[in-house]
Amino acid sequence: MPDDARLPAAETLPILIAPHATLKTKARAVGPADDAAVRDLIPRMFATMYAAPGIGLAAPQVDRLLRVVTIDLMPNDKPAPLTLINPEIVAASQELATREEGCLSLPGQYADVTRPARVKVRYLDETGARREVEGDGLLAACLQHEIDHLDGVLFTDHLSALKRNMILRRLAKEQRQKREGR
Ligand code: GNR
Ligand code: NI
Repeated sequence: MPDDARLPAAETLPILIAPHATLKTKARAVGPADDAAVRDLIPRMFATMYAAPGIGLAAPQVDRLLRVVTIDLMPNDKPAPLTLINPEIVAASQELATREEGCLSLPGQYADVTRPARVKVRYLDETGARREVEGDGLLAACLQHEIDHLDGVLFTDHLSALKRNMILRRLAKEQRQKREGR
């Protein structure tokens, strides 16, 4: 039995729901002084993301204004965790792609979002090694969606004011009904 099988699973963190000032705030870059905090944060972000469930999570969604992202697209239902620290888009295709997006901070709300079809992202992994990932399809959308969160941007910011307001009003109404017990 591997040692880690007996280790307690990391605890989940509450996910902030829009509108919340933290979700509109730019996160700061991780530095060496953040090492301990980030080592503690990453397993909790994965636990939170898998429990939600979601395919990506950005630290500001769990009230940490640090440039940390977790992603797992679970290709063929197998875990494929990706941790991105200080991620940067270094190339984006001119070709655009539209796909339906959702967000754990806008529960129950979905809309078609148009973004570059392919991106190349430079980042530090959980060991501090410099890495690059290039993706298209769902991975490209997810990388851009998560990096947006680090800059205080939600998928609704890519929509027309009409669609954005419709979604934000619907979310507020649904959250109010949930709080009032339907
Ligand atoms: O779980 C999620 N699904 C998703 C679908 C299409 C494009 C982006 C995403 S990310 C989202 C989880 C989330 O809110 N991450 O910030
Ligand atoms: Ni999101």
